[in-house]
Amino acid sequence: QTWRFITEETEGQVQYVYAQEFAKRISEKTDGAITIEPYEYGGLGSETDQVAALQDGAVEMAVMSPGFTGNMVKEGQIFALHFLFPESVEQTQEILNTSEALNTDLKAKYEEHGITPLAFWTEGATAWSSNDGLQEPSDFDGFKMRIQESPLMQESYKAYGASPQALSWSELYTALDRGTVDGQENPVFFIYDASFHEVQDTVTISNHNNYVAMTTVNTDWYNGLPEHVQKLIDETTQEMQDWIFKEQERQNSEYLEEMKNDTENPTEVIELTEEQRAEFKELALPVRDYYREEISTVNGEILDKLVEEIKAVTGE
Ligand code: 6CS
Repeated sequence: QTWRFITEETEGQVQYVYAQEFAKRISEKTDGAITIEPYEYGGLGSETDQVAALQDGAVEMAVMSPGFTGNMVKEGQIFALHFLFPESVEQTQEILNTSEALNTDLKAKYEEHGITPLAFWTEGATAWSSNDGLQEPSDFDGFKMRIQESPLMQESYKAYGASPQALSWSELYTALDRGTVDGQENPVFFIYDASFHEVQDTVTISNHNNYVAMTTVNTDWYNGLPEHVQKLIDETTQEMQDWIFKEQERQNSEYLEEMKNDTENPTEVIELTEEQRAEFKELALPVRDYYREEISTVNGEILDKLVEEIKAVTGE
């Protein structure tokens, strides 16, 4: 049998190499009885089309960014809250691995829509790109910020004074080039690999958030599998957590160096000071109330639980 595994990224990028490695492991473990065909982003439409493809069973597996389910699985937008997860990417991954709020409660919310998240993992800290250099909240005044399809991402950037605009990443390079949008957020590996640095003069290392992806399966398909096959998928997903953590770390650090040394497309790399981060954090915190009151369907219970779990890991 063959399973189709879609990703939102292309050859060499973190999500795609994840699917390739996953496929390799499953094939080895089953002596080739099960093969997985990884799909690059593009062939199956936009990211939201891909969400629909997983839901209707056109594909069995997907790496999915919660931002693209923002208009459907309300609670999944929790990842759009800035300054929620710790600055340390390691600690963030530890929370993603162990959190009951995410791996049990949020998972159930996705399952109501036919999507089963088997694991949450980071693709690295997100950075801001722009032409003028984003350093303080006033730099976001009227700034046309590209976001994914998530009302909470919209709210998070409105809090800084920006005008957010939802776009698929396939349209992003051209939109940045033409000035349809002024900037965007993504992990450094993605900014460089998608060549956004060619059409943006600066990248701000803001550490305001992490890019989180989910390994997902079609719920009915997965539930209908024999138990030993489910176990095989679960075990492989768990093994992959360490593997993908190292892979994103490698890509993010290598591409940061390459970006700094790229004389053909010079990019100024700006690191926010603690004081500057504090200014953003102050504006970002009230967005949690917006999440509780306007987004959450369970009065922010998942957020409250997650906040406690984060405290337990960071000790703060
Ligand atoms: O910005 C985006 O929408 C894209 N960013 C990443 C890191 N992966 C896929 C996603 O669609």
